[in-house]
Amino acid sequence: MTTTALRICPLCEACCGLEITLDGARVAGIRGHDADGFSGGYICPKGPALKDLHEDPDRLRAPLVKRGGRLVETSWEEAFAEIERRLPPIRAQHGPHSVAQVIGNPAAHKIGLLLYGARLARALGTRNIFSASTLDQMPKQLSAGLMFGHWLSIPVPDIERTDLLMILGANPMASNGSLWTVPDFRGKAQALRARGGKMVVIDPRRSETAELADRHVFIRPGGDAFFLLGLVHALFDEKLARLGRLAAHVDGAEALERAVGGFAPERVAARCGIDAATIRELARALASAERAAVYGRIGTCTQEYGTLASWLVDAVNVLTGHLDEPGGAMFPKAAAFAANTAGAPGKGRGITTGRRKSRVSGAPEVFGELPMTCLAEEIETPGDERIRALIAIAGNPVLSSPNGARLAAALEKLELMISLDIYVNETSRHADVILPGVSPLEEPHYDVAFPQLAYRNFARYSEAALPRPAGHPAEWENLLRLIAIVDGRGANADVAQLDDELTAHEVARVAGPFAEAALAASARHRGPDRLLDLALRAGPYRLTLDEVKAAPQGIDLGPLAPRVPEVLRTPSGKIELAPPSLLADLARPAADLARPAPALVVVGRRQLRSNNSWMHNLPSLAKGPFRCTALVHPDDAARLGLTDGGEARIASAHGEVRARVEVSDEMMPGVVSLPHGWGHELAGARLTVAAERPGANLNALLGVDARDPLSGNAVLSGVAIEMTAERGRE
Ligand SMILES: Nc1nc2c(c(=O)[nH]1)N[C@H]1C(S)=C(S)[C@@H](COP(=O)(O)OP(=O)(O)OC[C@H]3O[C@@H](n4cnc5c(=O)[nH]c(N)nc54)[C@H](O)[C@@H]3O)O[C@H]1N2
Ligand SMILES: Nc1nc2c(c(=O)[nH]1)N[C@H]1C(S)=C(S)[C@@H](COP(=O)(O)OP(=O)(O)OC[C@H]3O[C@@H](n4cnc5c(=O)[nH]c(N)nc54)[C@H](O)[C@@H]3O)O[C@H]1N2
Ligand code: SF4
Ligand SMILES: [Mo]
Repeated sequence: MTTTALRICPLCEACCGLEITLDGARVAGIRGHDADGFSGGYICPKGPALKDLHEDPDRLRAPLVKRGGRLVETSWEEAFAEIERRLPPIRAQHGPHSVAQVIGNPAAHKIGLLLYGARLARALGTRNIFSASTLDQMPKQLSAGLMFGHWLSIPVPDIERTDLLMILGANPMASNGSLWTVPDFRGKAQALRARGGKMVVIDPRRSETAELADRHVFIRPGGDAFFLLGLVHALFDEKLARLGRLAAHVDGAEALERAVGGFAPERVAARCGIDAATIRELARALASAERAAVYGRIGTCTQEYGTLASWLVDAVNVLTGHLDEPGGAMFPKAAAFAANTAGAPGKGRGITTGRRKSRVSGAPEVFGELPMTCLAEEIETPGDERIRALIAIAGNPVLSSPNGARLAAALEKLELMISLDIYVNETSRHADVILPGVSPLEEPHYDVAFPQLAYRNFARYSEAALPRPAGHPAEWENLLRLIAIVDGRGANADVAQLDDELTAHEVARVAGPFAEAALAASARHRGPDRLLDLALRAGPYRLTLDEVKAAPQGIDLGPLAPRVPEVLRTPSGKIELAPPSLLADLARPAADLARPAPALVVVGRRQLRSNNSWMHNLPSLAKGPFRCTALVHPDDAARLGLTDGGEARIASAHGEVRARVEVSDEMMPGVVSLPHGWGHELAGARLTVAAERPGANLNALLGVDARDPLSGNAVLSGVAIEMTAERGRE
């Protein structure tokens, strides 16, 4: 019998609504759900590939345990018994910091992993929490926290009403948006242009997004802070700055004006590769536009001035009068889980960093985490508080973080590694125990994070399309079992009872005297559903899970609306335009204005049919032309003797790889673009399809020492390389 099921796609931040056709328990096909109120039927090729993922013979269906150096299938009981034998003694002997937790990108897309992963971290009480955030968006979270008072108070372009959209370091045509949930970016960008609006893209590559734009400006990788400092300087210098309605809610405009004094467009031009006239012209265009928004994403974060660049993006939005205005950069208001809808509106504790430091490098904690680039040294370096055990949740840092070879060697030194993953891949091959998740079609879904960053306010839930295989626990149940082991209750503890206790405790903390009533109202639900129901009821729309479930196409909560000052959680109750730590950090770019451009640097690139490191095993995505190519400008190719389709050796101070060359004038001269997440040739991984065309690992060229000191974020962009032709390998 043919049935259909609706499912939110959990693969990227666009959160598209899918319609899944089922023939009994077999997936017949997956398409966009036209009646979805949020995504309107839009999908990309990865959505339908959930069928491949569901059916992938390499996807794990049972736990694995390492015996005699080999990962072999075992029962759930034995997997947890193994953990119970090995984990508590390590904690007992070496203390809580001896166990680290590493959280990868897919956890952000799974309510169970996100909410229960956080619970496990609390139970472990370890300082050693690492995540993909410090390979990604931590600079933006830090700048938003400093300016607006919470780590996720990140404004997004109100694309449906803007007249001018300036994009730096993002390629939503390939990525489908990030820290900006915006399904069908192309359709929305085309509509913007059709109503006379303009789009400008600042990127060292003429990306797919730049192709769609009215204007593309090349920028030297890592140059964004300089470009934006010049832009802010021009706004003040030419008397273009206007705070408008926000004037009463902004602190620090004068301090900012003084601080950018040394960064006139004429002084920063060479450093960012954009001439002064263009910087001034863009400043005027933004200031004179009725409705405009500046949006910066991963290219502006994964660089040594990532926090400064992230801050300056929003400083420009504020100074041009476009923050919190329709058609400008606005704050979404999510139905559940948003800290900026909780507590007293308009004022808060703000954020702090550095409550702990990493043991070896002394890197400050940011948002409860230490930099991912510190993980290897924390395992390698002897000492009482060395990391001896590691729990990896949905992450593949051996490919996704710099110097994976060093990390892989470090993982081998652990006394115990536990992976929650769905594959034996480059990272989980090191595990002693792997606890597999289920197919995304077998679990319900509600996005915890992305409605806080969405182009429109909405709430949407999807039920599991198919039941979980008999005996296969949900991932949140596995996490509860780990908590039970850590807590000393043991692997066979009643996890439902543990869940009740944890939930009651958490609700008491936030709801105080109302906790009992809140728990009673949500008593019918269990697990993540209960936490969701509680959060929806406490949220700004006072929804219930039943109401949201009754509308699988989503509940539209309207276009983005102005939220200042209510959204703010800074101690001053103001937007902090000039946070002291950021002003102090300006000494670094000031000392670096004259740095010459290396002859050749490498940047990353996302591609529609790929998703970080883990979807190269799906036949429908892996087929077609080989995509892990190094894009090289024709002038560089000629200078270096590289030919289109030829093989090249790419070397940096940190390592070397071989990659196929694609000569293309879409690159800025002196810049090479190579996708990340490849390099599937490592022994011990079980990725049959991916191994056929392993690709080159960009991160083998990157080092762990380059970080933005404020956010701890890795520098992944603009690293100097040399390239030479590999004759005879073509
Ligand atoms: N050079 C360079 N490096 C980069 C980047 C870059 O732009 N350039 N981008 C960075 C960014 S933004 C990110 S977010 C990181 C991503 O890096 P990671 O966070 O390491 O994410 P992935 O590489 O996608 O690996 C995801 C892992 O989760 C597993 N998985 C998938 N679904 C599930 C599930 O349902 N349950 C469980 N338990 N596991 C699952 C996969 O098998 C895989 O092992 O990479 C970073 N690395
Ligand atoms: N298909 C697909 N979608 C994805 C992912 C994926 O791997 N594949 N990953 C997901 C994840 S985890 C994330 S975080 C998001 C990221 O989503 P985006 O932020 O849109 O990331 P990219 O598509 O990598 O685009 C980054 C752009 O920055 C440019 N760039 C590089 N260095 C610099 C620089 O110094 N300055 C400027 N101005 N530009 C620079 C690059 O050329 C590139 O065009 O995508 C998500 N969506
Ligand atoms: S853009 Fe593609 S991967 Fe992203 S949510 Fe939509 S269908 Fe899924
Ligand atoms: Mo990411």
